[in-house]
Amino acid sequence: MIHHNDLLDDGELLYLPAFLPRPDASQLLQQLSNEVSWRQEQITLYGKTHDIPRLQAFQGEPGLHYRYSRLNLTSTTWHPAIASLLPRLEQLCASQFNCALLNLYRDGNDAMGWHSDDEPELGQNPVIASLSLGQNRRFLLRHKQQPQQKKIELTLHHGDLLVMSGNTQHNWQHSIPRTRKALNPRINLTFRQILNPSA
Ligand SMILES: O=C(O)CCC(=O)C(=O)O
Ligand SMILES: [Mn+2]
Repeated sequence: MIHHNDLLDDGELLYLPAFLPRPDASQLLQQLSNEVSWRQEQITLYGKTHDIPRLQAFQGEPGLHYRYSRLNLTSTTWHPAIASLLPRLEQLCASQFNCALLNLYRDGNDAMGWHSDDEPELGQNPVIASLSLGQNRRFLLRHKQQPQQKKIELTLHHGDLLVMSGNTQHNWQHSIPRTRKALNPRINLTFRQILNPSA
């Protein structure tokens, strides 16, 4: 795997613009928009229930459980168009993926707050492959121990792939900020490997 350590000091980020050619990305965006059972999940904070600001789905091998950002997700079966991407992604990342979190950002109000993908079921140094479809969105990274350090900013475009690995989740948080601009929908797929799924 190629590492782009010029982007992060103590993490590993591989950025592959146009990993999917435009026609393939557009077809996948259409299919997933129409054919995925998108869910509005809710979280309860200080006794108040809120809709999370995006729609989600969790797909993968049957019977996987993922406790993610106060949500308890159970896998539904792979969309065939996603399953058909797996061999290429696994080869590129030299890793296996048994699930993916799908996020649908309907417009600029939909977003994802600062977090690391550091759930225990992903193990020590997870490899997370993130495929973007649709609207360009800003993707920010900030250092956890040195928050005053300058943030890293990428724009993720239709068909781009970003792979986070190594120490990235220990040392960095990432987010998709909200914006007042009128934006079109974006779908992001993050491929992950849940270890010891039966445990
Ligand atoms: O939408 C993105 O690019 C990021 C999604 C993300 O961070 C996640 O699903 O954990
Ligand atoms: Mn994440």
